[in-house]
Amino acid sequence: MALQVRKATKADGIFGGVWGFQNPGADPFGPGTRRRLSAVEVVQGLAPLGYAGCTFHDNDLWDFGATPAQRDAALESFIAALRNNGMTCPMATVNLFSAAIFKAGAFTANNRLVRAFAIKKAMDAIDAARAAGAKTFVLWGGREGFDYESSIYLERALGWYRDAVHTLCEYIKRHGYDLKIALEAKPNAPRASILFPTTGSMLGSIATLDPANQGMVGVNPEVAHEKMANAATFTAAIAEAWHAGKLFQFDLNGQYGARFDQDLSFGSDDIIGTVHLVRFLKRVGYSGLRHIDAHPLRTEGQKGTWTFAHRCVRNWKIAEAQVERIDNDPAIRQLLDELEAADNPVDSEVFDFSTPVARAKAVVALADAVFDVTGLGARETRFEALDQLFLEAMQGVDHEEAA
Ligand code: GLT
Ligand code: MN
Ligand code: MN
Repeated sequence: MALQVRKATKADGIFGGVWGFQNPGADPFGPGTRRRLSAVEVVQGLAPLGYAGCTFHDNDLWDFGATPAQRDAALESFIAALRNNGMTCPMATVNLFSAAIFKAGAFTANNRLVRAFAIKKAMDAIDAARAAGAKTFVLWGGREGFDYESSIYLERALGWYRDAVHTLCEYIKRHGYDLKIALEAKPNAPRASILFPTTGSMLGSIATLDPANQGMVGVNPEVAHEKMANAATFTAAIAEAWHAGKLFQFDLNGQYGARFDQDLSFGSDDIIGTVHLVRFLKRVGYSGLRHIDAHPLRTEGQKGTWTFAHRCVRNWKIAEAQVERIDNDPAIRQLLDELEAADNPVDSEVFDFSTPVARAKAVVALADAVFDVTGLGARETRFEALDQLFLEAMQGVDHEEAA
């Protein structure tokens, strides 16, 4: 039977970054091929497709250098558009990468005045984020890095980054804002090298923050960015963040491996990886927001933009249906049960290292434990059989035989 895929609805909690949908299709080799949409037009376009809401950078709504009055008006019409469409804004961020002043970095620019201006701009964006109801504030340091190593003092730049995060934490606390900061890693583009290139290194940097601020800082892993860093799978990065209690949200899109960023539609490039991501999140009971951070191709017109928007949420629902089919597949369930039993023999229960009490017992048991090293080395894992069953279930193919 063909896979039954439900329509995406707001209840799915999938949000769209307005900037992707606004994108007129410009790239380094040519100008835009379609009109740049306003943030309000994006909200209106995404509402009927099942998006739960939108996120934004300050300059997606108002131009760099706009007056406070222009900024307030733009923010008000964005919030009104969300409200009129039954949508919300769970996250906002700040553009610290487009204006010329940030050409050599923002929080980590060698120039002290640029660093100060960047922090001030982020504070203003935090005010806007809270006004829109956002509870997460993303920081993506697109220009925080270098092209030539001769132009950066790494030891100072890394410290300046931490100082900026601390300052913003102080700002949030001083205002009593209900807002957390999510740091987004990326290895390169637009700089040849960006500081904290992977989610793992970002998590490491959070551990160096003042303990008083650590709880309010997490990460925003992005599918494409992990692939740009040549990770075999993006779910591992998302899982590491979750395991550290730092998965504040994640960015969904597509990317063919370690090259410049492509921001392809979510689920278009890696069906298997997508299914495993959705299955992981189901296993751990993730209920936070899912965020589409992708861009329609330059080949698309205005209509194609909405086709693109639709396929991003549709691919999430398809992956959910594929996961359902995998999890309800009798052959897969049987094999997983058999493997679970084989991997956890009854007399192995003493080797539980998960709590201090259990560890104390396990260590005593280890003193005279004898392991059948040869037998364990020769055991059948049945991973090939299992993966084939997964692939067949994903594709709706009847299994040839129960492996
Ligand atoms: C930019 C980047 C994205 C970030 C955005 C947040 S902007 O498009 O490539 O991955 O999430 O600043
Ligand atoms: Mn992103
Ligand atoms: Mn990106």
